Amino acid sequence: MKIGIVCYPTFGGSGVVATELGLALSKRGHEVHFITYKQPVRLELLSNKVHFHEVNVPEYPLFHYQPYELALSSKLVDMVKLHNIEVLHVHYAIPHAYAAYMAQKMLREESIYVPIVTTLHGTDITLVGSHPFYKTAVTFSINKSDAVTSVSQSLKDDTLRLFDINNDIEVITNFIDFSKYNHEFTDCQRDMMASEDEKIITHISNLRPVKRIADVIKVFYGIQKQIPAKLMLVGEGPEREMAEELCESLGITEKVVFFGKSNEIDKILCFSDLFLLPSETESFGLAALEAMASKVPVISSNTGGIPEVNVPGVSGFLSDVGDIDDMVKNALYMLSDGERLNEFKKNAKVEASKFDINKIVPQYEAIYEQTLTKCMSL
Ligand code: GMT
Repeated sequence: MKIGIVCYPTFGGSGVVATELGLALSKRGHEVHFITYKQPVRLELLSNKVHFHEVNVPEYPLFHYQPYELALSSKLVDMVKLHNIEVLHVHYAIPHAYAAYMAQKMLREESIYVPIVTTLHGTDITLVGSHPFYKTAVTFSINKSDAVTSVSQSLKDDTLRLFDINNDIEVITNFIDFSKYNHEFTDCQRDMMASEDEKIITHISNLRPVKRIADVIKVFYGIQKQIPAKLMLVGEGPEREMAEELCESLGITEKVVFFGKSNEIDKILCFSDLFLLPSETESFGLAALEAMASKVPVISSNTGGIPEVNVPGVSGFLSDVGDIDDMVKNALYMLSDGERLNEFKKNAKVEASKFDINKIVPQYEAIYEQTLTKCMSL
């Protein structure tokens, strides 16, 4: 099948899922075309099965805002025609589902019909999409998609609650490619980051307010008062300065490593003992799943789709958003007993295996087949 994938190419869960999905589809024999404004971060290898088409938006002084949707929908039309793309799979509703709908309409004028599959990822529904400024267009483009998927049951419920949806939504969760986690590291170069008696606590995100970075630091502060520990903060974003100041005011600067953006997530997770994800809202929590796949148990909030991933008492613990004391208590429970911690580490990987890429990608293939069959009967 020839599949066009539209996504945000930057660091961030939806782009990662879209890229990993495209690569997996290409390995299964499909021809995949990424159509976006920059080559996706995790898309290193292009081949005869993986193509990248850049959407250019030339600056024009008249425009206060450059019309990206317009450029994207034009590019989609051109690429569908040039490469005979059969299905368009857009990740993140805003503005991708809307642009794809316009492209579909333009193609129809030329008697070309391409179904649109829209995957909802989270903030396109919860934080941004439901804002009155966007809601009408987001509702419209979800209802007009030929198939809609959401990355968790919780996100599906939120979508049905926040929008007036008359389309089916199928839950297809985030996934993990275990072949990327069967690495050869032995000691993971742990000694470069911490001494033997120190536990390594890690948080990875785009350091946006929704991730509650202050909670990450406060939980770590509580942990290190009882147990020798280091905090690895991975990622770049608007909360970084606040985070650095908070560490300084708590007197823990020398115990916190700010990595910035990193392409070595697997190595960092390899030497981690515990992962923190105290988010305000989280449709799924891909970062938690990646940690669990690396045998790192998770202390998280119980918001959104996280409870569908992190099983309390098995792969980690859940607490109410902002309940720092409970998070510290649960973290100390796991970290203070070596045998117990090892049990949680093993369990984390077992739980993660439920989201194996080989179980999830066929679900997307089935959706593509269904939409194609439906469109042929039109
Ligand atoms: O929150 C992020 O870090 C980025 C964001 C995105 O849209 O790229 O992630 C969302 O999509 C991921 C992939 O489906 C989910 O695993 C994240 O939970 C979700 N983030 C939120 O809902 C806040």
